[in-house]
Amino acid sequence: MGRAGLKRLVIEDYLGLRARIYGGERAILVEVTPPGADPQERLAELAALAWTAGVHVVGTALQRRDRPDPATYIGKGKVAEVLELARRHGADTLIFGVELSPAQARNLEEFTGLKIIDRSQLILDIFALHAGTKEAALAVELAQLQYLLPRLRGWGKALSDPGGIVGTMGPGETRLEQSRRAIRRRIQALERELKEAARAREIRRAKRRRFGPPEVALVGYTNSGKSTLFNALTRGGALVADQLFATLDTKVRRTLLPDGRMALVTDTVGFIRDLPPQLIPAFHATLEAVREADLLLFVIDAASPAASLQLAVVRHVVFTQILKPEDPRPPVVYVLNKLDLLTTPEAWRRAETLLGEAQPGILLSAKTGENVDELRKLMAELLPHKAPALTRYH
Ligand SMILES: Nc1nc2c(ncn2[C@@H]2O[C@H](COP(=O)(O)OP(=O)(O)OP(=O)(O)O)[C@@H](O)[C@H]2O)c(=O)[nH]1
Ligand SMILES: [Mg+2]
Repeated sequence: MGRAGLKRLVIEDYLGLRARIYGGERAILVEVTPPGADPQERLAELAALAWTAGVHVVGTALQRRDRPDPATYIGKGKVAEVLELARRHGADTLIFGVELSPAQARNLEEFTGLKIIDRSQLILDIFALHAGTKEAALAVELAQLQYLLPRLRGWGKALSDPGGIVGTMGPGETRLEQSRRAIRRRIQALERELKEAARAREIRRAKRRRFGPPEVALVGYTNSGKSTLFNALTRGGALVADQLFATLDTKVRRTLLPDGRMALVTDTVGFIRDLPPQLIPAFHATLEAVREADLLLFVIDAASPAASLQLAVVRHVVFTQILKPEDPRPPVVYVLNKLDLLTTPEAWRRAETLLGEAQPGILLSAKTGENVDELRKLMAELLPHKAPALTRYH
């Protein structure tokens, strides 16, 4: 089956009909919190994700739960309650703040007759919406297909019926098997293409690292203000938006440090808790930028009540998932951003406590520019001096 054929199948049986966000849905958010987690914070993040995807949220439901119900995640009683809520508000979609197993999604769909979206699918759809370059689009398509493969059976009975097209299938092969095979082939092709792109980037980077200025990578939770800071440091024209995952490609620009040195600054893709694992390859360029940085700026939204949680996610991802034990550990500056939004004594106290734990750190506003020059000074202090390229040849 060619690309067009696969597209048609995918569109008919999965992406086009059921489990995908197109914007304009009327949805109930269903958030399930394990003991110890703050349900309101999780719900707020889920709402921001839904908003970014263009969904109209008409109601919310919360459940505290330790272990998911194997059949429906939230249990039958709660399903009935949510369904009633959906009917009352004329909702056509349920968005779950957790990852559902393929069977749970299928059961929920059958019980409710509504479109079922889980948190991973929601994030995947936002990535698909925001992919602006060819490489980002390929990485997102790969992630979508990997997510789709184990769920294929669930969406539409048509797929598991033996197909009627003579000569296109081996004996006994069902349309389901046929589509699975086509998807696997497409996955392999995408992996090859992405490997090529990574190799080309690697060659460019190797040259730059040998001869170029020191490198600084901006990392942080999504919506923390990385692109805004990138622009403040470089006048770089990166897209700034009050959306999650506005940036899906790394961007590199120069900046001038107060000691007269030039540095390269990289804007990267934001992190989020429990990122769908299929999306890790989409972060390839970000991972490289972090691994090869001479200095990391951890950007934190100091005005968010979830700031310390978000910082914990970023630290975890960078220090346990991105940097390998053998990688050198670059120095870190903790940038507590959105200083201009700290308008209550409580917000100040929280930010100051955080600053006490995140050192060396600085409070600034990327938006107003307050303290950005202080950050430049810190960067100049902490960036290692690279030997000028030519001295290598003497
Ligand atoms: N008030 C205030 N808003 C800020 C500040 N920095 C960023 N913002 C706002 O925060 C939102 C997110 O900013 P971005 O720079 O796009 O954040 P990001 O970290 O690049 O986000 P992603 O690319 O989506 O991961 C935008 O609405 C910005 O205008 C700041 O210092 N103060
Ligand atoms: Mg950004």
